[in-house]
Amino acid sequence: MNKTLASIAACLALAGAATTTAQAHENHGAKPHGTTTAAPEQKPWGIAGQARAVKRTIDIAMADDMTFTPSVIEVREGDTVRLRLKNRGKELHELVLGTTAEIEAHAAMMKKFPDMEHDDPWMVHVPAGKTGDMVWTFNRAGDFDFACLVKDHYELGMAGRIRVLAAAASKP
Ligand SMILES: [Cu+2]
Repeated sequence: MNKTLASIAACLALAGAATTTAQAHENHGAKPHGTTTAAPEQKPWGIAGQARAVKRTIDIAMADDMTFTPSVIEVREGDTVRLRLKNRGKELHELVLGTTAEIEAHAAMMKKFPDMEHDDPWMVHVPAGKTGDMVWTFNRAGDFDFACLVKDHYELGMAGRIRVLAAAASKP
């Protein structure tokens, strides 16, 4: 709950506070994902990964019929994965990773503030016809969601599921 509220607060800060927005823009413009000097933030669904640690690349297509293909992905706990998103449509799409609760809270916030900017290491925005990358370390086992939070896309079903299998060593 605290994490969800913190995320909403971060979004609101981007939508509202002028100083915060200016700072966020500086950060956006200057550095691509993964090169920030700040320590990555551990989330319940993992942590931003280093490109040199990538063990596997998963290609995911995004389309204007509100689908991700594949829509179900399985990885192993501890893996650093490159998600390579190909937008085959004519609309902007994005992929946001998170718990179901976090994505639903975020989607509700996006609905309330459609022009809200959001940009974090666990999301990637992909313009029509383009390809975008996200490098993520899945260091927490469990079932998580991914979704497109572009206006109305999540409600139209643009979502998928990622299962992070527990590392064998952690089994009793
Ligand atoms: Cu979309």
